[in-house]
Amino acid sequence: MTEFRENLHEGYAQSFGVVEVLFEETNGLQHLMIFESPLHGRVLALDGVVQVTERDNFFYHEMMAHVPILAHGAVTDALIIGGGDGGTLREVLRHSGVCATMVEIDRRVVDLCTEYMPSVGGGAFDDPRADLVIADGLRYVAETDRRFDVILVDSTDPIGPGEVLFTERFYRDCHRCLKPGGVLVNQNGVPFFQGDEVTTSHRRLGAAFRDAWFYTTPVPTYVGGLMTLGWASDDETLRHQSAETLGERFRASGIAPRYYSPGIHVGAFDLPPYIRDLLI
Ligand code: AG3
Repeated sequence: MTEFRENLHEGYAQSFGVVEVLFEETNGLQHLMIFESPLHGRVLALDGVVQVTERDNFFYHEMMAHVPILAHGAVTDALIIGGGDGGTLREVLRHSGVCATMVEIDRRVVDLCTEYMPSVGGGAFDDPRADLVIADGLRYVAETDRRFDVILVDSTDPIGPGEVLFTERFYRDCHRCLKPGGVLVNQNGVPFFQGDEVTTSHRRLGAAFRDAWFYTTPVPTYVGGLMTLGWASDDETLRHQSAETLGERFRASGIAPRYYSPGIHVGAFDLPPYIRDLLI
């Protein structure tokens, strides 16, 4: 069996057996590869970095969607930046009454994931509450007149096309696109290896919003322990919602996640000291 090696962190690699390469191309934006692996089902890698596996994507997508939506409590309009595989959209649309606009820069990611990894999107692109826009997210938030309750930035790491999605300018534009009491969340890497991302994002998110923080989730194929998701809002109380309030909203939502629970939600904001030390 051939192998796929991800070398995201210098001097360390994770490797997958490759049963079959289903698709590979370099387009004008990035290198895209989808392969079948023995343990994780199908895997999507962009520029050599694992983004999604069929087997473990639920951790990431559930935490990206349910934490801000249930903390907010009255979301009707969600904006997803990136997320071309459809996993975040899938989890967002589990909440009835929520409409989602998804702005993805690379149409190929949407088309190829729909074709080769349909379980990840789970048909979400066909939902009448989903509005797919193929555009540059940076530009979209700079120009749109629309306002959202939550913005979920489901990007690649800050290398390549995703880099601009980690700038203060982008966060300020997101702030402008949020209704009062809105929340921004973004993927912030694995701090055991990418600690500077937490430090930098904390500073930049804090310049654009009154409250900036992080919450954590494990994602087995994002190696290095817990990953952080960035959290920003002008309303600090939203990240201190009680397990009782979240539990009521959770039960009312009727969703049945595999990782998310109201207790995990509350605990995810209690940062381990090695991560808290990065908030300087
Ligand atoms: N995007 C986040 C990938 C992060 C990979 N980074 C890492 N392993 N440190 C995921 C897209 C899923 N919709």
